[in-house]
Amino acid sequence: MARRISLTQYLVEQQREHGHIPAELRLLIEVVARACKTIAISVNKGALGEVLGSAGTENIQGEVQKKLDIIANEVLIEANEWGGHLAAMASEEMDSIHLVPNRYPQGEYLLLFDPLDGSSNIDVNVSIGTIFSVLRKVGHHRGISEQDFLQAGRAQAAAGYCIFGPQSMLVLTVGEGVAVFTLDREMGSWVLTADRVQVPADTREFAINMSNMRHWAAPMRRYVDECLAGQEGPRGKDFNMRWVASMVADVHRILTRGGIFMYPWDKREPDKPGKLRLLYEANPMSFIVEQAGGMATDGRQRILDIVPTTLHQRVSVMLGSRNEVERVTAYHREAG
Ligand code: P6P
Repeated sequence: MARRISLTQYLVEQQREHGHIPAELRLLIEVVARACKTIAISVNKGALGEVLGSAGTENIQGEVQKKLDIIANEVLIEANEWGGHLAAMASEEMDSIHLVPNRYPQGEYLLLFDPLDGSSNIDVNVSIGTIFSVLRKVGHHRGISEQDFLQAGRAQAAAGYCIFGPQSMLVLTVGEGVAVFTLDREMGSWVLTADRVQVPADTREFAINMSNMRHWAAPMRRYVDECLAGQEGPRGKDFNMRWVASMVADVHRILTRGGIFMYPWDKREPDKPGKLRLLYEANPMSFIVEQAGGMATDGRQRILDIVPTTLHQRVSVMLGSRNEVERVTAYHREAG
């Protein structure tokens, strides 16, 4: 069992032990963690806080924005502007990057986030969450542009998510393993409840939206068909299926007990590699899963090696238990 220490103590001890959490990064993480507490309060109010339902607007993805999408985005922007730890931010909910206003000092980090992932679940009280990724500003030029954000996921300085479920939990990596914090609502603080989390290499549980099956490429269908064939089939064991339609919830389950999460390419929009976004969904989740001993690919290459070309680009995602991700990736490679 992990020692019950605060997020601050954890970060200070990590800095002493590994020296890879400079003061600015520690401030960034604590500010984001505090913003997640504010978001949790709004999420937990639900109808009582007049925060449910649609905002009547669309984001760059062409998706209808929920009121809580916009609230969460504003909380993260306001919380991170003043601290001097950031140069700019990018969000699923904003078309272009958000520069730290000139009235505040500029920092060396770039923060990217999906402020509230799983929005379709907000109004039906199913777990949702905030996903964030931290990059270093490359070069010491003053003007920050979208180009500064287009770094491969392997360059991340930190990544994490907050899941608003039966408990509010913060999952964090700064490149030295994965730690889990649970929100102590009486104290209002994040308390370490698991450290050096490991994803089991094998699993009997897969997560995918099965309603899209007829649109998948052959290797994807082969992998899922073999899982469905169970003990009598080529896998020689039965599988279970879960699909929450909140990436944070499916990934958290996989981080906790193993499994494989897949959102593959499908032929309805052949030019789109997948639904999920590379920079602020796939990259942070891949960093976390690989820091926990799992694997993440787009069906052919490691997600963390993909060099982005646009801020909101999408990617196919297969991540979780290493041996299953290796298998489904091998099927895709065999198919060319
Ligand atoms: P579908 C939520 O909208 C999201 O981006 C992920 O959190 C989730 O895994 C996926 O989309 C669900 O997609 O097509 O099953 O609704």
